[in-house]
Amino acid sequence: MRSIVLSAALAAMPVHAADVTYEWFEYAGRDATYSAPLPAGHFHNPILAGYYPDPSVARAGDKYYLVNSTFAHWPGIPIHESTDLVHWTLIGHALNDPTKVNYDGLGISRGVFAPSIHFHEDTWYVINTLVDAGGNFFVTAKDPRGPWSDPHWLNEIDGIDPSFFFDAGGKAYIVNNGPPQDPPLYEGHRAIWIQEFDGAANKLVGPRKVIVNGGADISKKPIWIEGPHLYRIKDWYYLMCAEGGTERGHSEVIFRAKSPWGPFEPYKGNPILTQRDLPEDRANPVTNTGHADLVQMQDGSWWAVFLGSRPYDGFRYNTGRETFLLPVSWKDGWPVILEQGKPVPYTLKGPRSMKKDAGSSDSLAGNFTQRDEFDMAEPGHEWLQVHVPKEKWYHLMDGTLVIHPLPVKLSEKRNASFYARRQAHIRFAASTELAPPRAPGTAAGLAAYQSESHWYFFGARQAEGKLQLFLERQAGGAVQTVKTLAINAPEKLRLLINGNAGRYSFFYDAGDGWFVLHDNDDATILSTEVAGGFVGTVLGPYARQE
Ligand code: 6LW
Repeated sequence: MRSIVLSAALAAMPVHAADVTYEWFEYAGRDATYSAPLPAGHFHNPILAGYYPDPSVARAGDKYYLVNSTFAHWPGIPIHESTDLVHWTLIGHALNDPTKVNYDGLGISRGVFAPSIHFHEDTWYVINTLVDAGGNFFVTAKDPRGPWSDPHWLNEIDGIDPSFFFDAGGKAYIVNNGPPQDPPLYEGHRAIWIQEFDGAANKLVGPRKVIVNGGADISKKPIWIEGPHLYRIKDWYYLMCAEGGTERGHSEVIFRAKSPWGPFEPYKGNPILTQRDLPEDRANPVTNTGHADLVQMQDGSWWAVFLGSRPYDGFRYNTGRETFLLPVSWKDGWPVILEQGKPVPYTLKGPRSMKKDAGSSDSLAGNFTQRDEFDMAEPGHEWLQVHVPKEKWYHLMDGTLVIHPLPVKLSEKRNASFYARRQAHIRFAASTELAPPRAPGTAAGLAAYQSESHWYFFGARQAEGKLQLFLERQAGGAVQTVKTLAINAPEKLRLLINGNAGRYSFFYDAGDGWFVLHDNDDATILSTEVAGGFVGTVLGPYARQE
């Protein structure tokens, strides 16, 4: 009887290649811009380094919560908590039930676009668009740590970047980006729409109306008006939006009206944030700035979070779009994030209530080292996957990460047995130690991944009685094997990727110290300029059934 039950259970289990055990993973950031000690009361930008685009922030009492886009990475929509807007802790994700969403077949830059977070009458709301995976929806929670509700789908509206506005009189609205009312006049012509939201029925009601057509000045053919947020400040309704596209032309613009329905008057001093007019050869550039959200601290001061990128070699960046913080000043009743012509500072004075002392570091800004010994019951929230998992292919055991390799290549548009963290620096080192495969059929090592068409896999497999180290690379075309090397299999193998701007080098240690397998590969293949998309590079353990 017992053996029948056992064999039935075994038959139901998926067939796996041999499990691969990783002892630890370490990521270390080494950017020169952060090498000087932080002056007292100052902080480093970006506040969330690496791929954390489209930030939205909300305050409840003395706590702040911030969300970002995650596209087809999983889990979706990280929620960071802070008490001072500068130091953040990742507390969970608003989309974390893999049975509720499916990204199979989607490129890595589809899925979660630009979420917005709000607190209203003891309830947290995160509203978002799952592009090509269900459209607009929102989730709610009583505690931002979760549990979060199932998605409430808003099938009646199209477009992206929805945001709630809860007005003082009890009315609520959703603003979002959509196509213009009449046929578009030019490429990139979009509009901002408003509609009332019935909080009791959890649905949109009444007429929809365009409140911004094209952008701050339609005569200049502005492109991609998006990322709207509506605020009531004193006796004005302020509408803040991104304009100019999320790359080097990006900016933030502001409008105001006496009613949420408009008419909205644009600020004559728009844009209130951009870096597009600055000299290209400036030192330590920040580019792409826009897609902002405003928050007022308890001391009355106003701050903005927004996205920006840190490029090397002109406009290339492998780190995606990151989250920055700047104080907001008010000019003749209009909020200004940064005066035109000024560069975004990497180091600046923090809010008065900033909690930590100068020089203290956390693991999200400045140079930091994150080492995971895999000694917890479950991996930390910061680990991410590509696409939504269909099964749990990893576990932590005795201080190791055990991966049951799936037969999924990184070039496939579905969940692979790849566990990653964000590349957060222009110069970095990512390393691991693993027990290399003992039999053919498994390849295991480290991957650096920007998309299903742009990645590296630096690993090891058994071949002809030896351990074969290899570097695979995909740069848009066919997968290439850059290098292979046969060595005597050690018990433990260490692998290291050293990145420096557009050059990555690949080292191994099979017990006799570090040797290079391949030096200075052209890693601009992982930059947004070359690979495209909205994401940044992620790095970590990857194992594949062959
Ligand atoms: C997002 C849009 C944008 O939906 O890029 O920078 C899109 N702004 O608002 C994807 O992140």
